[in-house]
Amino acid sequence: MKITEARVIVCSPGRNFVTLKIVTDQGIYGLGDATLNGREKAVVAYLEEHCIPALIGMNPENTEDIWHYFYRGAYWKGGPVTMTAIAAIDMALWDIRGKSLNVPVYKLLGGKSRDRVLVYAHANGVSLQDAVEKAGVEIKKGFKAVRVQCAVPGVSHAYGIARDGRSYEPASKGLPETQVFDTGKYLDFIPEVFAGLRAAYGTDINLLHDVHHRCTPIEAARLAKDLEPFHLFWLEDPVSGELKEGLRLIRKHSVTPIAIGEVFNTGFDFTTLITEQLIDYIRMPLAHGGGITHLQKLAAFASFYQVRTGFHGATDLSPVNLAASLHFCLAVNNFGILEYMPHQDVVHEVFSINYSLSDGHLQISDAPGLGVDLDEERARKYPYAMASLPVGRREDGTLWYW
Ligand code: EZ4
Ligand code: CO
Repeated sequence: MKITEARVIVCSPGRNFVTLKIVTDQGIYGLGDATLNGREKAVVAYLEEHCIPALIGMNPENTEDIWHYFYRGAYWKGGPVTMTAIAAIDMALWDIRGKSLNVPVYKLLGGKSRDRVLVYAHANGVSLQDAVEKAGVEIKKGFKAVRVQCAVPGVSHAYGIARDGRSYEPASKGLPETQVFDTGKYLDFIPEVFAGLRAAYGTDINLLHDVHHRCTPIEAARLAKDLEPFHLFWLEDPVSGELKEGLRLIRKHSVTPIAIGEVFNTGFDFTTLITEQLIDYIRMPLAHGGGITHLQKLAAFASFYQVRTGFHGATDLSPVNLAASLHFCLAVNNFGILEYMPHQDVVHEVFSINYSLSDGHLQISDAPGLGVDLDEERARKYPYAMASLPVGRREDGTLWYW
């Protein structure tokens, strides 16, 4: 088999998505998600200028060699733009492999380790009472796990809170907007939210919370310790991932499970965290972490340390990434949980999907390959518009993590 053509499709049904389509001489094509929220065009250029010319003529069956060609062969290894481009190539090649063998991708990754994939839903409250009610709505829908974020009294913006009751989408058109954060008020308030949730719904429901990189190590240690009585499924990104030593301090003070790495992009970002047993869940998604080929290795390595997967799954990752994640999560033994945020209906005008939700779990059909498709003609109806993630500042104006 030979790759005869590859093209990048940029569209914006409700939000921007970048998709790589690789076509072969046998008429089979594969899709890969190349969306990097707020930096979409950088990945487009990387693919179009540097990867696609090299892909033409390659045998798409050689996924291992092609992965290393674009990773090690580039000399400039790693980074979100490079690894998103490599992930899209890898995903598309696994899609082609599945279609050419007429099997769903999970059957090529070891088959089913489980029947369905546990996902977590989102509850974003404008107040404590609202957060408790919104979590109740998700529990009623059948979700077994809910991530809860809440606006903090006296703080004008908060990560995770949608404006005007719209569905949550952090990127806004044009240049970044500024959001203001106050750590002290946040640290005092969040344990109250989880006390309220446990009082309302008991101990059966799995609760998660995302700190979104905004604490210093000692602040994060305090929060993890204060949340201990409420037995979270995980506390996510308690410190910025650049500060890996910070996780040692958290571990010293608390047994709250830790998830990190939605902004990491290679397995090398995780090796110390895993071998020192500083984390419990891997957040790096297939689409930003070099695809199936690389995450298979990281998951296998993590399995020796009983660290599990908990992939990022926000709506800024396309249905192609979600389908690939479902194949992966069905197959791998050390799966933990998968984030799930339903895409807006308009997304499914462009992307046709083969997965469905019931009883708090996602299931995927046995369609060959990844099983999702993209309608290029409909995609053209939704042209790209530049959008950016917010920037975070402290109340005195100091630039901080968003
Ligand atoms: O801020 O996907 O856990 N989920 C998250 C997300 C990220 C966005 C960034 O594009 O932290 O909401
Ligand atoms: Co997060």
